[in-house]
Parts: sequence; structure tokens; C-alpha cells
Amino acid sequence: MDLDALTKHSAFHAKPDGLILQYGTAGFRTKAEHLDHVMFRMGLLAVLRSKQTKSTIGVMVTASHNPEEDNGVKLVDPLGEMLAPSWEEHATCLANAEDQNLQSVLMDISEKVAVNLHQDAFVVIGRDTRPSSEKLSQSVIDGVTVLGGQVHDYGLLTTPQLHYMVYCRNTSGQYGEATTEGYYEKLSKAFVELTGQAFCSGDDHRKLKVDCANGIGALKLGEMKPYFSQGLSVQLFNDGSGGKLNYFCGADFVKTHQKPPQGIEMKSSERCCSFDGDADRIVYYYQDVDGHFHLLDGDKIATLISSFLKELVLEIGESLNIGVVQTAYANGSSTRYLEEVVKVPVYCTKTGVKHLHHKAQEFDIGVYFEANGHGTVLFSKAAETKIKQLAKELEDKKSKAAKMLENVIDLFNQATGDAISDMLVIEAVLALKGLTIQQWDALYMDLPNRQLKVKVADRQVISTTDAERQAVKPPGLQEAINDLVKKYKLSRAFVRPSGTEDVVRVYAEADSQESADSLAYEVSLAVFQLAGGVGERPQSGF
Ligand code: 16G
Ligand code: MG
Repeated sequence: MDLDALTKHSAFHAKPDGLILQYGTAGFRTKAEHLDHVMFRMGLLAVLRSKQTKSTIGVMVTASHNPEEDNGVKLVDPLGEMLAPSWEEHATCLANAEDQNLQSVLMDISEKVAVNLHQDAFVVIGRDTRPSSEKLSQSVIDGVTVLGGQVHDYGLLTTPQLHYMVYCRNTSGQYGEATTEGYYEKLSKAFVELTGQAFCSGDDHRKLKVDCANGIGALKLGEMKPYFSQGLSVQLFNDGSGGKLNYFCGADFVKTHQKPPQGIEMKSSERCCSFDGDADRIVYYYQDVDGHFHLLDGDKIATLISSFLKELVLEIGESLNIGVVQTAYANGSSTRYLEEVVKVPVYCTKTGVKHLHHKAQEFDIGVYFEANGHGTVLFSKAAETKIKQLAKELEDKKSKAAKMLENVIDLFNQATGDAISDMLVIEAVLALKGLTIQQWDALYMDLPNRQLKVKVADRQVISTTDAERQAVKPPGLQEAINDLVKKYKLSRAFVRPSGTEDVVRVYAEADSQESADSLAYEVSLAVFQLAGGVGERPQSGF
């Protein structure tokens, strides 16, 4: 380790006085102007992680669905997964070290994790389209090179594409070729093969309008379009040419406001979808003939896909177990439908992809989706091998189903949730089953729900258990929620501190929108009173 170089370079990336940041649900996230030192230091940390795992590590510069002025950074582990939880602590320590202690903190971490400093290191970097991202990714590169690590800068990428690159590189290309063309070709080939089995459905069924949140998804989906054009024609909106990133558009806006994004023309019954700012989330929607907006969120996606997979598994006659993983935000109707109609076991984990991903790995086929549209399907190695064997057998119903499953394996990004890959799977399933978006929507009726935010002095005064469904602190809060929930029918409510914003989130569902709104409001008031609310008291009426 060249300590002089480290001292010299870290001086160019000084930490602002008094700034403390946490490695949150998905990395560091805050105003872009406060992140330069964090980027440099995450470059350093990526080198240590690469040396320790003897693998390529990824660093993604993005703040996903946050406003354009924000930015963020997250590390990607060898198999394309989120950074191991034990390393999040090291990340936080390193990001918050005072400049003069940087060296000693770095040495401390190296010792704790037993890094062989002579080992080579390789780090790949991607970034979203935020104005601040290019400069910040240069700071990551500076951090990597000062510790002698090698860098490959992919430049603009969606978050899932970076996960894919890392996974490819660490499996010697077995998972795919570690280039954007490799990604486009792998997914498109599987999509075209899979939809090739569908009865020809009219042209209208093959059209999809995509709101790209004025983000990186527009660029990458634009590049990819020609690869799958024989199976699907996509029309891009909010492609970044005019509007601002995530501003009145994108998956997060559509899901939380339950209304269409600006900048998209929707005709009745047209199939539309929205990506978020780094293209790892997707939600679908349409407007009915009466002009009513219908949202098909991550829960509806999980249901469509689980039913499809269940049918294929029954067809091939192998005892592959399917499990579905959701969070507390999953609509109660979706859970009931999955358990009672699709007949698959459903599990609930804490919010954040890493928790769902981890649980989903326990099954032969693990389907995980957050209601906000973040998810994928994981296949165990054993399941994949079995499916591939069957697919090679002579043409019969069984091998046909196995071939379709083989395409599905290739189509899902096995490393993380991916809006592009999820979109192609959904489009393929709709085509194969001959379903319109209305028919898909009609599988079950969502319970009306409402999400609100409450500002408090310190959101960590709230702690939860039971996959965030029960508040254990502050005292009295859960009892208050229980009493409020009793006032409404088919109701449920919970609160949790956000992992990405300085707020407490409130979720409520009930038999009518009015009840869901009123329950959410009452729970917000309880949070405000019992958990140290600041600023204006929560208001009723939406
Ligand atoms: C991050 C998570 C997402 C989660 C969201 C919750 C990843 C890659 N992303 O965006 O899964 O739903 O945070 O945000 O894990 P919250 O803690 O602010 O509610
Ligand atoms: Mg995102």
C-alpha cells in the first residue's frame, strides 16, 4: 500500500466537517455535493473487497428513484449480489473516518477481514445519467487506482447491467458475456425464443409504452430495442431529452401516487409501464374505458409470474419447490391469492432487495418482488441443471415446458431485480397466455391502501420486528396502531424508519380507499405524537 499516495489523493477528496452517513438499504445516498469523499473511499473499499474475495467487485454510482440533485453509491459482490452485510459496517466506518484517520481505519479493516494486500484487485464501475455521476465516478476510480487496483469503467449503465457484468466476469463468461451487447443478446435471444411459442396475437398485443423516468433506462432500452423487435415494439417516453430525472415520472412516482406519470400519452386499455431512475424497478398500468387508472405493481407481477412458473413445473413433472418472497408492503389480496389460488408458499422479509434475495435462494425456484416493482426469479443450480437436461430430450410436452423454463432462466437477471428483464418476461407471459392487461389485472382486486411519510427528530427511535410488521419501540406505538386498525374492516397498518430518506414510513390498507386513507392518517398522528414528530402535524385528506 503506497501510503504517501493515499494521503496525497485523499486530500483531493476531503470529508466535509461533521458529516455522518450510513450505508443504508442500498448504499450511501444523499445530496450529490456531499458525496465526493464517500466515492473515493468506496473505491478504496472495493479494492479491499476484491482482494479478499479474489474476485471482481462492482461499484455503481446512482441514487435510483431519488431526486436528480441526490446521488449515491453501492458495491456489488462477486455473484452480482449486494455487498455482504458484514461489510456494510466497514463501509460506514470508512465513509465517516476523519481525514487524518483514514489510513488507520483502512489498515484496521484490512486486518479485521484478513486481506492479503499483495493480491490483485479488479473493480468495474457503472453510473446513471445524473449530472453529478460522471465526476463522482472519477472519484471512485481515483480511490481504486491509488490502492493499485485495476479498473474497468463501463460508463453509463443501468444498475442491473452492472450486477450482470460482475456476475459474468466472476463466472468466466459462463453466465454471459460481460458487455452490454452480451446482455442485449442473451436476454433478447431468450425472449424471442420464448415468445416464438405464442400463438400469433395481433399487432396491438406486441406494443408497449415505457416511461423511462428520464433516466438511464431510456438510453439502454433504446440501444436494446433492435435486438428484440421481432417479438415486441416498445415506445419510449420520458427519455431524458426534455424532462428532469424522476420528476413526476418513473416507477416510484407512479406507485406512491397511484397515478400515471406526466409525459406519456395513454389511450384506453393500452399497456404501459414505468422504470425507475436506474432501471431496477418496473410497474405496469393502464387506463380503462371510463378513464380510471389501474396500477399493476410488483405484487401483480409476482402473481402473474408465479402462476406461469407453477404451470410449467407441473408440466415437466419434477418436484421443484417454488417459494414467493414479499415484504410487509405486499397487498393483502396478493398474498391471499398466491397462497389460496396459485397454492405457493409465501414468505415475508424486511424491505430491501438483499433480504428478499437471500430468502429466495432457499428454493429451487425463488420468486421475489417488492410491491414497488423490484424483483426477479432465482433458480438453484440443481433446478437449472435438471431443467436443462429435460430440455434436451426428444420433443414432447415435458421437454417443451422445460425449454420454456430454460428461456425463463436466461431471461431473468439472476443477480438482481431488473426492469428490462422483468419487462421482457412479463411481455412473454402475456403473449404466451394470450392475456390482456385487463385480464391480468382481474386476477385479484387490490385492497385499497395508502402510504404516508412522517418527519421525526430521529427516526431510529422506531425499531421493528416480525419483518417490520410490528413496532417494538417507542413504547405504546404498536398498541396505538393495534387500536386504530381495529376500527376498520380488512385492515392492516405498520410503520418503519426509511432506509433511504430521513422519514418514518406509514402503510395502511383497508376495505375502502376512504378507510385506508383515514387509517394511514391516524397512524401518522400516532407516530408524530409518540416518536418525536417535527414540523407540521400530519394532515388528513389527500
Ligand atoms: C432501496 C431498496 C429497495 C427498497 C427501498 C426502500 C435495493 C436495491 N433497493 O431502494 O429494495 O424497497 O430502498 O426504501 O435494495 P425505504 O427504506 O426508504 O422505504
Ligand atoms: Mg432503483
